[in-house]
Amino acid sequence: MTRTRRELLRTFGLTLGGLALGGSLSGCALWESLYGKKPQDDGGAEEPPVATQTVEIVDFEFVPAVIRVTVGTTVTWINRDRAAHTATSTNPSGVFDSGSLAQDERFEFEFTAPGTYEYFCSIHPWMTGKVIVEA
Ligand SMILES: [Cu+2]
Repeated sequence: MTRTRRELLRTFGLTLGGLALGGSLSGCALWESLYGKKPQDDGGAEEPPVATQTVEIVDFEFVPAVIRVTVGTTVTWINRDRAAHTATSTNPSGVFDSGSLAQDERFEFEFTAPGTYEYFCSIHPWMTGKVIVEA
């Protein structure tokens, strides 16, 4: 066996290991070269904002996670999950809080001042989103 072939086999083995380990390698270059994108994002902080006034909660995610609206817009959150969720502002805190939304329940909030409003689900704090309110 040539040295070159052995190195190829070793590379192949590492690739299989990467596939098996999956998410634990999500930050490494091998994973990104194979799949291009991490399997779980970090709450959408790096996603480009979407111009919409409706956010659906689907499979424990705010969709879209980052939106932009103009001042005076009323944003509506709709929970499409069977699980209960909230939309609760975190930064700044205390601006809005939907309380627990059951399946297909909605929450509306009018943004009257420009700024960036970060929020999460108080039941599942890893669920995060952002509303960018433009003047
Ligand atoms: Cu939740």
